[in-house]
Amino acid sequence: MILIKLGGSIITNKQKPLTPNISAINKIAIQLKKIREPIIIVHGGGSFGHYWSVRYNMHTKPAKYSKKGVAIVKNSMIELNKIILDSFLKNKLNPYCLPPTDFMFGDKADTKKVKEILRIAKDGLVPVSYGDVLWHGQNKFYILSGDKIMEILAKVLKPRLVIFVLNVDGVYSDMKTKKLLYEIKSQKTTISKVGMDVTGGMTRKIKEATMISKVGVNVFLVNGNKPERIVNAIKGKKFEGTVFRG
Ligand code: IP8
Repeated sequence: MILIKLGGSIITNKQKPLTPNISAINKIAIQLKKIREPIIIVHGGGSFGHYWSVRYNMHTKPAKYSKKGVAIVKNSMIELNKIILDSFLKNKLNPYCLPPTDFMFGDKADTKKVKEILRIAKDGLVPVSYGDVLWHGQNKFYILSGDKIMEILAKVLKPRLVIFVLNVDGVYSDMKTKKLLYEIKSQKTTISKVGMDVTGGMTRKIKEATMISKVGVNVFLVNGNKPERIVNAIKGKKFEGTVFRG
């Protein structure tokens, strides 16, 4: 099974609130159709969930956030998820909507439920989950990022490969020269700080990718503007991107 995260930066226009990047979504869907292995998709919030969570000052830390904020963030993620599902359906991917509430209980994953996701994928559907705002208990809510979901699914399901689809080629060692790091072996690699958002942006992605690779899975960071790279990565062909060796 291949576990793929579609970053908010590629599926939406982060500069423009509530704007999906329909063309990128469709092009990615066309490439995903070429994959001959079970796939599980997770997507981020971009100019939908992130936009509203900033507006309502909501974070990954459980707290008593604005009820209106919770409702709006949740709604915006469903809206974005529907756009992805529609594109996948149109491209004959047979998506299966999977809100994280289907396998999370507070901030803990229900392992039995998580294992069912793999069965759904092996049966030929494409489960599509997403970062969301979740009930934590004790009248608190929290933002569960898509990256965190990736970690949860990777640990339980041990995919053959994990791919983060971004709007950059991978991890740059230096933002000025844009020198791409083709392989990252440890967290000690010095990486210049890049844009941060509510759930942590690229720095968070690197931490998450490193953590997942420690489970023994290879993690690839690839540019979704060149979606054929996703397929090349999966087929073991040469491609531009960053690999975190598992
Ligand atoms: O874009 C966050 O998911 P991410 C989703 O994967 C929300 O960090 C609701 C902000």
